[in-house]
Amino acid sequence: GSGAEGSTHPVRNPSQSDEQLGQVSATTVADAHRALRIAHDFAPQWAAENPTNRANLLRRIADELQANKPALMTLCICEAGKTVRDAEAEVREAIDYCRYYAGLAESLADPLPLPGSVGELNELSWHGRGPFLCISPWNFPLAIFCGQAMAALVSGNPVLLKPAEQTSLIAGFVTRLCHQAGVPAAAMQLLPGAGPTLGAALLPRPELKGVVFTGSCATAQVIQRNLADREDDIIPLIAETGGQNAMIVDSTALPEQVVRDVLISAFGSAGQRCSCLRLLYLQEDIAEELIALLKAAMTTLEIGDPWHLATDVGPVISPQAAQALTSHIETLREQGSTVFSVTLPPGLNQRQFVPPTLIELADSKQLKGEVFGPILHVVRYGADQLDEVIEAINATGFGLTLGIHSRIEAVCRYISARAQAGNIYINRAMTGAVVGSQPFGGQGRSGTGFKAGGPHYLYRFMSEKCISIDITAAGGNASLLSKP
Ligand code: UN1
Repeated sequence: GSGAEGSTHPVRNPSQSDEQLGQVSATTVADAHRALRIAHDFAPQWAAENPTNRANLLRRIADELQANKPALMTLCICEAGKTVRDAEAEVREAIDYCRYYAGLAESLADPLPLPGSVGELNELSWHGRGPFLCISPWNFPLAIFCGQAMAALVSGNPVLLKPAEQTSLIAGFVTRLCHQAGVPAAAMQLLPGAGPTLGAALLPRPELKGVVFTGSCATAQVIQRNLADREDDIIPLIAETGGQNAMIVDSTALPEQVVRDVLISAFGSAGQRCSCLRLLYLQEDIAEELIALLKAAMTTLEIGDPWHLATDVGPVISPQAAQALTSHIETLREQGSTVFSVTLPPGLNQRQFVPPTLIELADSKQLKGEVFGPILHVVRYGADQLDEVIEAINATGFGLTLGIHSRIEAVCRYISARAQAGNIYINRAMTGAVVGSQPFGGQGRSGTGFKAGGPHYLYRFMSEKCISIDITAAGGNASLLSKP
């Protein structure tokens, strides 16, 4: 559905596109404005709430998510086409965000005493900014939806949630759970609908105090331009955008391990994670053997209905996405690239499934833009070309994830030091960052930071206040500070 203002559109199952799962009504501009006013009016009260109470609310939400895991997994599978394994990981990640940000917010609840000269006391404290607009993607309709919302909420900001149109049902379900867990209605309002309509309605409004966005770099730029046109203030945009993620495999790598990690990184989640591997650099001495192993391993992937436990690769999100991916494959084939696609099992809806595909490129520059699906591009490089490889990867301007497979510690160090990537994975798969262990997010065209699931994520959701007192003059007024 195109989600024109006030219209209703059906939500369909990506693997059974004749199956209608539900209906979504697009938020009207008038309702969006009303929601923002409600959030604005409630903001002072929410910011003044005891931070421990807000943190405990997140823990209750985590419990609710845990208790509703089967329903949430079902929605991830039916609405987003996730495999059972991915759906399970998604619920776990959402719970992790709740508990992690709860702990983080509590650690920022007390002001931080700072050094000063004799007779001077200083302290730094953190406060909510006001209504935040949270714009989340369909590829993590639960984890990133919750991650953004929880971070903004626990930092003391009422949230307006704009879920991806493709995954509005799970957003509705989770919003109800949060309200049941005790989130005040005015602190969390769901605004389903089309991005351009809601963006135009909300981004210029003075009541809006921040935006957190996950999606394409192009959309993030549109949001930033809109924010630049605001009448008389500057508000933060926290953006996590796409990638052009590479993996460098040298001749010392263990082939079986490379195959396992490449398969997961390139074809897991049908390649629909921004962290996925797109461009595999193989040292030419081992390329022939590894490509043969990879192709053989690809044929063992189970492609099909994500509802089946055995399925490794499910559908892509929409027929339009499948069409764009297929024409990308055809374009490269016409340019003379060798293309290897797994045969789709009979009976699958060809309009929604894209076969895992390996494409050998003569030059990495043939790959233009982010290809968001189960398509792996392979380039060979000579042992003496490592610097050029690193340069080419950095030159994409993206800097999200990078994989390295090598048994030589010095090589791993050398690449890690020079690569401009937010998350570097050595001798392992390069997707599936774990909250609290692998803070996630890129640089350059891949995002603004701070990293989601990391110790600094909450800072930009808050305003900082530094209070400084001269206690030599007035004497005794140190009690003005909370922790003299
Ligand atoms: C995304 O695809 O938008 O590391 C983010 C991962 C996930 C994040 C992916 N935690 O694969």
